[in-house]
Amino acid sequence: MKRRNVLKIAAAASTSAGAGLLVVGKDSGASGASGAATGQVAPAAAGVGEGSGELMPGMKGMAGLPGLPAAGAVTPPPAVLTPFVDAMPRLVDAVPVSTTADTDHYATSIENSYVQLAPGKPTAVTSYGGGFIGPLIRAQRGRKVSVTYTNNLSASVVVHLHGGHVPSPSDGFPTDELAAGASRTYTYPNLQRGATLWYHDHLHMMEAVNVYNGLHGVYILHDPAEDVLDLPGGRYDVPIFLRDAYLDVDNTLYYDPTLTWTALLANGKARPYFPVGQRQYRFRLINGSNHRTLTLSLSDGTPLVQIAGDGGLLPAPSVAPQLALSSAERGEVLVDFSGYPMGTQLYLEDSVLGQILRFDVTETCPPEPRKAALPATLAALPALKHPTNTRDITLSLSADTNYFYINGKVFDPNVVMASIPVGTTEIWQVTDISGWEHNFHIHLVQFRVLDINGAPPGPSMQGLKDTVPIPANGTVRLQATFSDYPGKYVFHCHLLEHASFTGMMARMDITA
Ligand SMILES: [Cu+2]
Repeated sequence: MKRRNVLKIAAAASTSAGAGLLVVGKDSGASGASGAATGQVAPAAAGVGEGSGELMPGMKGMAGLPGLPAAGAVTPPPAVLTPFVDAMPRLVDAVPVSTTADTDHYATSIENSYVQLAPGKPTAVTSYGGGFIGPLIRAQRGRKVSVTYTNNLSASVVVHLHGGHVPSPSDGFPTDELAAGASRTYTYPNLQRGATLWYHDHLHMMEAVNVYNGLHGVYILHDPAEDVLDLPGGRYDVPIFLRDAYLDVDNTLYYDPTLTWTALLANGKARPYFPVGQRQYRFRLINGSNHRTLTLSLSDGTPLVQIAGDGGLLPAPSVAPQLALSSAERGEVLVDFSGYPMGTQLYLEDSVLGQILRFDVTETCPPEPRKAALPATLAALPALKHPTNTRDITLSLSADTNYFYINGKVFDPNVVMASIPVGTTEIWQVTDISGWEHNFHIHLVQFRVLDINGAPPGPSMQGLKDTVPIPANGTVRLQATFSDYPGKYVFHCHLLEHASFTGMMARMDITA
């Protein structure tokens, strides 16, 4: 469907839409939007997409698009959430339904469900497997995973493994739909380095709404190459899926990206606590927010020791007071609680929204085996190959349509913007001329950031990456090798509202 047609249809529909309740989860969130398109401006704050005007200058013209509130409706008041009532749950490991010599096979239902995000009423969500965060898939490098998804919603979905190096048919091209009622098996080779990946919806023009409503989950690729580092494992290796939301007074997930979403969820609980023992932990932090950048720190100022980014281990630890993660980025940190007295409460905080998660040093745990100091180096990066092409990518804003563009174009799934022969190494020069910060994600590859506004990337950006913030009016040069898997893929802004509603996405074909 053409975007303009959707606009027309949505405009017609919105005139007859009453002031009904938002029905989150119905039709995978594709319908049921009513309520507020306020046009009101939330307080401006730091960070990508923070506050209404900063996220979407054109949102006022988009009210009524599928998933967006109808024009003129009233915003429900937000829930008043008491922090640190609930414990942060551990993500639930998916259990294979079968295994063969080289593959673990999983089956997951995509369904409407109710979950308890905060005390009070349960929240209607769209889910992988019934929970707010989908089943945690633990893959082993070199061993395939296949997942059969059965779509029990009444609308199509698309499943994408973010950061995965996977063949095109399993990558989740936005129009490569898994229809309502159908099943489909996605296959993941797991030949890349160990990394914290995540999976989420990628349906054409609907991923922002569908991800917001709960279509997200975590996928950890374990790598025996990491064993030599003796990093915390087992129950001391904890994935933490962070995201924001707007919960109304009935705990309904209300979708209006022009509002500031102040409900901060860690593993699906609003501002929870998490008991820890006096030892070192590995926390795999995933920013699953639609568009919010999280700038994370510990409340006592202890630096965060980052050991891995999007695509796996960094070449060396990055020790800094803050760790910024834009939408979809991952950062793995080591936090050592061994020096804290029992009973200590320590907070993981965001620079804008404050406390997210409270660590309570209350657990007894076996004495930690004596460890050597953190090694100065973690994992050497593969040598950069010789690039044979430089590609210019320009991010712009149209004054006419209020759409953000990539190279002057709105996403058309049938138009190939980049045609790349398999095996090619390219430098992409990504420049923003819109005056807004975006974040740039390429499917299929883990790339290297060469420089940001001409300066080498900081230690946190030195590893393999799949998503990188592009500063307003700035340029990031990155290098990627498209080593295999011919077929169609996309690259896009990972502010999901930009990708969904303004078409800030483009198709690339890897050619045989
Ligand atoms: Cu953008």
